[in-house]
Amino acid sequence: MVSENMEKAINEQLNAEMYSGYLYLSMAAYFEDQDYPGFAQWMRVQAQEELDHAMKFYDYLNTRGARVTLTAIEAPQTEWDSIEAVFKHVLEHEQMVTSLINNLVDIAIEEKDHATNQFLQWYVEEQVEEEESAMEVLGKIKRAGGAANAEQQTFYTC
Ligand code: OFO
Repeated sequence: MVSENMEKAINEQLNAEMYSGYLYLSMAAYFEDQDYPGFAQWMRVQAQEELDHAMKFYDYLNTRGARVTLTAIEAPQTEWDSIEAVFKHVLEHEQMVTSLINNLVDIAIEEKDHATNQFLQWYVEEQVEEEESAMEVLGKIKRAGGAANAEQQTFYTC
């Protein structure tokens, strides 16, 4: 079992993961509208991954006999000034999520909840990868010079 405090914190994180999915789907829709199918597909895949992250928390709470409580998902931003601005937003968002995951780990350590701490380590590693991939795309965009080139070099060169 997990403490009430931990149950509440994980439910909040479940909501944050759903929001991440919603935000990336909004970014996908922005790119569809701007006619950048490669970027739109990248965002769509990220959105699905975030839903998977949320469901891992959902399953974990159920496994531990805790209660999943769903709450309202905040409306995401829908417009950005440029492609670079979108990916800067992705990086900043992932850095913020990393700090949320770190806070959860802090609670698990404080409560000597070793099982939850171990479960959370998957997210700790995942955040390293998520920040890295956002930085990688951002770097390519900066070097590409122009949105069409950026999309070409980022998604169609392998
Ligand atoms: Fe983007 O990793 Fe979950 O939120």
